Amino acid sequence: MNDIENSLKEIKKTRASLTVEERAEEMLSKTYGFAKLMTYYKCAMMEIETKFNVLNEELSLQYDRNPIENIKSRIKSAESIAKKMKRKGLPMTLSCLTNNIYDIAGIRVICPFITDVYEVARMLLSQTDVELVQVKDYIREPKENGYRSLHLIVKINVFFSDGMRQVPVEVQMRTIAMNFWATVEHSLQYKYKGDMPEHVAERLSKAADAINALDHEMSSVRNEIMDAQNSSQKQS
Ligand code: 0O2
Repeated sequence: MNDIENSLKEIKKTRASLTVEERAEEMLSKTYGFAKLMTYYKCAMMEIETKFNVLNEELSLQYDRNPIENIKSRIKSAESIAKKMKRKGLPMTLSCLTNNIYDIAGIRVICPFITDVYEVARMLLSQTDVELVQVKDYIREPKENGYRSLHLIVKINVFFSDGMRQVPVEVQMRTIAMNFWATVEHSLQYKYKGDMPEHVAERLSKAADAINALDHEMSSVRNEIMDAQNSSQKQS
């Protein structure tokens, strides 16, 4: 047997040991169409990120503080996309991907206060090139485990060399305190591989309540200080 035959045999052996998800991931990530699609999402993500940066810059001048503490963005990996499509029972095609998966481009916006979350979201959604597709308000209606965050799916107009495309982006908005909780909970979910012991889940649920109380208390302290500042300005 020659070297090429040996290599082919080796490749076949390796491919046979791949799981369905790994094969799907391999198939998706190696096509030109997939790479092109990912570029669209990346550009849409950049556009939305810029919009948040512009708002933050302008508002920080106006209010002398930053309503956005931090912005993070990511493109979902081919592996996570393949896993999600499998979980939803979707065929692994690019058209199925574009029509059903809306969180390929994701942006997380962290704000100091709950009012900042809604105010910044309102400002984003009032822009004419942004279309709201879906809202999941886990701040008003937290998940059973205590997860709080405002999730928006928006479509943004992006201009490419061959014309304009509307590309969906998932925006997650939450306070610093909510983000602290979500980060710890996420790492515990990872540690326990989705099988979290009940006593840990209970403590997390109580911690989520405490975080919610903290968010409201901090807002109330801030409002009191602002009221005091405003009335002293009026007097002088
Ligand atoms: P990653 O790597 O964070 O992107 P749908 O997309 O509507 O079919 P899905 O995916 O359940 O259904 O949507 P949902 O409820 O809007 O939540 C999606 C994302 O929100 C998750 O992304 C997390 O980032 C975050 N999230 C939702 N629930 C929780 C939670 O209980 N704890 C934490 N820490 N984060 C949560 P992915 O898909 O997990 O992956």
